[in-house]
Amino acid sequence: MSKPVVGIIMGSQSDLRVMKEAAEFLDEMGVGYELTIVSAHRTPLRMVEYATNARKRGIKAIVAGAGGAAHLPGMVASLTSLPVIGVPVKSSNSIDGWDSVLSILQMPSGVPVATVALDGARNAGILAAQIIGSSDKEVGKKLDKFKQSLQRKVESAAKNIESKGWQSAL
Ligand code: RP5
Repeated sequence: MSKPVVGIIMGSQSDLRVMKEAAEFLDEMGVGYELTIVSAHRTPLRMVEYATNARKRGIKAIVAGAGGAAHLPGMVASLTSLPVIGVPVKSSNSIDGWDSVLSILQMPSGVPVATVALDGARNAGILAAQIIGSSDKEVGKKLDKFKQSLQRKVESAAKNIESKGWQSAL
């Protein structure tokens, strides 16, 4: 596997069922990443250590996921100038998911977190790959192909519906 340039972190192992989707997309694009657990509340010093050393280790973007009172993405963003992508996770301690969405989304001016949808770890992986792909030609080419594949899928579904009728698409 290539050198990690994306850091994927999550508040608990219980977030992995969601966060693995970011890792899977980076695998598809051949982007090197590291993945671990860093809890803002249970391991605050580990979080400080992780966020303050990430750039020195060659990390260029961080994907951080957490549920409930989701402070990890915002606190990591406060500790580093690397771009941080936040994934609100609907977890065992979530009320309904809005709690983590708002905890990650409503950051104060000066400390942005690029927040994806609830459980949107795949989009977080895509965004991280796009950050890497903005300066890495190979990754950029793979992302262009990925976007084209999305387009082809929709076009072929539309063609099918138009020619065979919507009933055939159910
Ligand atoms: C958050 O609390 C974690 O990110 C996780 O989503 C949630 C529940 O954690 P566990 O109690 O399952 O470890 O900090």
